[in-house]
This record gives sequence, C-alpha cells and structure tokens, in this order.
Amino acid sequence: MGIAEVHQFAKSIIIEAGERIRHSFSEKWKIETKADANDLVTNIDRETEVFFIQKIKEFDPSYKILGEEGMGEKIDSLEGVVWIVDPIDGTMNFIRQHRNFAISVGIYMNGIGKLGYIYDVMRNQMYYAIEGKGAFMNDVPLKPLKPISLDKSIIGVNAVWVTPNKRIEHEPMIELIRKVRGTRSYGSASLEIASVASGRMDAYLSLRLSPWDIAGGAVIANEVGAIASNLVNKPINLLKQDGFIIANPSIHEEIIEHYIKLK
Ligand code: 2AM
Ligand code: CA
Repeated sequence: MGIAEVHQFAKSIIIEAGERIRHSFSEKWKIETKADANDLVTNIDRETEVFFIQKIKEFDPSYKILGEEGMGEKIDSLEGVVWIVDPIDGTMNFIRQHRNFAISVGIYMNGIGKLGYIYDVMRNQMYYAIEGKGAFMNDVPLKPLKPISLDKSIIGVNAVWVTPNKRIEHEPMIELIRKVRGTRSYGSASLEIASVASGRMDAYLSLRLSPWDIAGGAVIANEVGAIASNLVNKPINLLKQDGFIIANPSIHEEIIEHYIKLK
C-alpha cells in the first residue's frame, strides 16, 4: 500500500469522524469520569474510537491501533504499522466549550512517524504532515519556523505547572513566565502543538502527556523544523506517559536547561 493511498484514507475517515462529532451536539451525551474527577470521557469519545477501529481494520486488518479509550489493542511495541489515535483531544473543551478540541492521529511504521493529523473539528482545520513531504493546514503548506528569542516568544503552558505541584519546581517556571512575551493555554495538547507548528506559538510544554496526545503532532513538528522531546531532551517515547515539549529550535534547549527542574 502506498503512502498516498493511506493518506487519502486517513484524511477521509478523520473528516467523517469530525462530521459525526458535530452531529452529536444535537444528542444528549453520557459523561463519565476516568482516573479522577476532572478526567472526563463521553460516549462520543468511545464511539469515535470504535468508528476509527472498524474503518482501519476494514482497510487493512494488519494495522495495529493504540487509542486513548482502550478500544484498540494493547500495544507493547511499535513494530509494523501502528495508528495512534485520540478520538477527542480536549474532552473538557468538547463538553464545556463546544470548541477547542481535536482528533489526533499518528501513523507510524516500525516506530517512524509517516503521517500525522490534527483535525480542529469545529474550525474545520486539518493539519497534516507526510514524512519528507512537508506539513499543511487545509492543503496550504505550513512555513518553516523562523528563529525567535525567548523574550519575544509566546509559550503554551497550563497555570498548574507555575504553582506548587508534585512534578516540577515552580519557581523556575515563574521566571520563564516573566521572561517570555506571553503565555497561552488552550486545554488541548494537540491544538497547542498545531499552534507551535504553525508559528502562532513558539513552545508548548506539559508535564504528563500520553502517546495519543503527541503522536500526530510529532510528525507535523518534524516537517516544519520544530523540536519535540521529553523534558530532559530525550526523544519522545510513544509507549508511555511522559513530560513533553515542542518548541522553535532557537529556544528549545534554553527552556529545558534554564527553566525545567523536574522533581
Ligand atoms: P484529553 O482531553 O484527550 O484527555 C489538557 O490540558 C490536555 O492534556 C488535553 O490535551 C488532555 O487530553 C491532555 N491530557 C492527557 N493526559 C492527561 C491527564 N492525565 N490529565 C489531564 N490532562 C491530560
Ligand atoms: Ca482524548
């Protein structure tokens, strides 16, 4: 199967899933909590993941699928073709704001990111990348990132990491906030990654993300020259939860070296 065919297929099912999610606003959702009271999931998250699994398996039963809602397989290796899917990234936004959520999909072959998608469902904006062929938003190429200094940067960070917490020293984070030009927090990791890849933000970091939050975005990041790593500047690992940063290359190391002190 050629990459172009897989891309056309992936794009078409993501758009179809988006249409189904938009239609679901006329239904009554079932909302439940997962790991904690603020970790929300709806029947639409689950149904969208099942939709992806059915379509992907029909297309090629050998493809493996890692999905946030656990409706796919248990994956302990990235051998073969692995689809990493978040049916709704930003579920709290989906429920409360009816916007600012995305479908995030990464397609990896033997651990190499081949295709990446972040679909902003309510804006109908499809960010995607094909390894070696560039990144696009609704088929318009994204531009390579230009160098920027930290004091002129906008960074994406949740305020929780700038207050006392169990994962990171918050004092250096306060310094970082004072140093940069501005901060933003959108509540959907994949959309924040899309913002950095598009040059609207210059970095985004989070202390605990899962493979499905970053798999699609990492492919897009590569194509525009953004650097994605964990918070000690090691390559991202798509088999576990970890800290994550994506940044313009001119500030990536500076942020990690000077402002990120893990506990
Ligand atoms: P989700 O909506 O798919 O769960 C919110 O700050 C962002 O972090 C969202 O992209 C959310 O994805 C993601 N996230 C992933 N794991 C999380 C966790 N354990 N707790 C809170 N947010 C998480
Ligand atoms: Ca999700």
